[in-house]
Amino acid sequence: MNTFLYLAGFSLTLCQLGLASQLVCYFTNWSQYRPGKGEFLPSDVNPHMCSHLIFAYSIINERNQLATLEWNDEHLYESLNALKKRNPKLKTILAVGGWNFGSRRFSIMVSTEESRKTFIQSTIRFLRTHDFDGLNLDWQYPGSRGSPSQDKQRFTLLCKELFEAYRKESNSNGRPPLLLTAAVAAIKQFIDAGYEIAEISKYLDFINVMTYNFHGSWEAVTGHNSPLFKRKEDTGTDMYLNTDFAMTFWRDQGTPVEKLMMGFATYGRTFNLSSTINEVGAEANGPGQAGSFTREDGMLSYYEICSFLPGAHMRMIDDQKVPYATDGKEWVGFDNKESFATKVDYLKHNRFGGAFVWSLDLDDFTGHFCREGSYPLIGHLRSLLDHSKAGNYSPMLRTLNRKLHQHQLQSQDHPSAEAKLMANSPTLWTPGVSFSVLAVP
Ligand SMILES: *[C@@H]1O[C@H](CO)[C@@H](O)[C@H](O)[C@H]1NC(C)=O
Ligand SMILES: CC(=O)N[C@H]1CO[C@H](CO)[C@@H](O)[C@@H]1O
Repeated sequence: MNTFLYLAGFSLTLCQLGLASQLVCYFTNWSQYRPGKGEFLPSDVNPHMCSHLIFAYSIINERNQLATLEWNDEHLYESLNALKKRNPKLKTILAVGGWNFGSRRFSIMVSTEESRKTFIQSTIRFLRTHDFDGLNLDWQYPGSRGSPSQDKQRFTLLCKELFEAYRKESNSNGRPPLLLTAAVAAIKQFIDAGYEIAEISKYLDFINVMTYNFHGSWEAVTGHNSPLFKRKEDTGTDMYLNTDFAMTFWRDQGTPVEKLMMGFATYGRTFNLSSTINEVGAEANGPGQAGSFTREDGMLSYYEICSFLPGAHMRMIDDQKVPYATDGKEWVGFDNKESFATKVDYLKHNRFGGAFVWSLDLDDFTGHFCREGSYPLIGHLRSLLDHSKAGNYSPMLRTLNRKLHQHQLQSQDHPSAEAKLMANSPTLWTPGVSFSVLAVP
């Protein structure tokens, strides 16, 4: 009988299948200070474009508690969470940490059972008070940047204890459990130092693999921010610096594909060329000029790139399936609609759970600069993901897969963990999940 129930849940999942796949979008607390048309506020967020919004960032205070950072964060939380009135299916998640926050306070917090408990209980109070649906751990990174090597195991403990506490809270009050998610490194050296991948994957609802910032002006030659594949010329550890390596590495070390979110960047990374050679791998001597809105050396938002492109020379990097553009000494590797499309094909082919975007405010959210409508990149991503449907899978193949799967279920006393997961967890009803179950073994 139980099997029947789970199958009922399973068919429901199939119905959901065509509708939507996860698109997780980051909102940043500092974009509110950009000048003019760069100023970004919760009112600029389209509540129907993303399945999850993540607010970046909150911090951990001296008492090991989750806390606000900006003077007006609470006001921003309120406006952001009010978007759920306009789209009741929207989930909001609070991120803690980030690159600038670093590792120190995380290391202190995870170091004892007591301080972990203080933090965990503070997240429950804080998230429930402000009406968030979950937490996104953005520790960059356990075991690196000043964090001792034992933080790798302590991070696992943190995930496990958070998971258990969120289940317990949910059982005590009947509310859906808070979502537990993380943003994790995509660079092999940081992954190796930081994560017991198979272990943490049991506790996290989804994992955002930060498949960008692979190359930038900290290097002596030009390279792309977020290549899909390696280049023929890449040797040694350079072969690891691409999306494909990072995603398959997380998968092969034990993360179920449906929990893996692939990162999409709505910005590019720039270089100042030191010679007239302007290919990938050309000599460079630092960042290109800061954008007049984002005002950060070495990067440009997509909308600033739109103003850079006329007069620039643009081309695709054949191996890596992403474009760069160059004008005089300026070089920028970025993403456009075409590279997003190639990446979504790759994502679907590998049955990953969905996409996440860094970040909302770096796309042409007003439509003013690129003249491609508002949110040209993320809007395009949304529609590419929607068209996943049964995608490359013929109805016949799907029926066959379903029969196989039913057979597997019936031959077991207990339904598979995956089928349970699908029946119980509406947030994981994605094409990724369904495909992974439906796949012909
Ligand atoms: C860019 O590189 C050129 C040399 O090719 C150098 O003369 C110039 O000062 C550099 N510009 C910046 C902003 O670093
Ligand atoms: C304006 C601003 O940048 N505010 C904060 C947003 O969050 C980052 C990362 O935690 C802080 O460093 C900023 O000060």
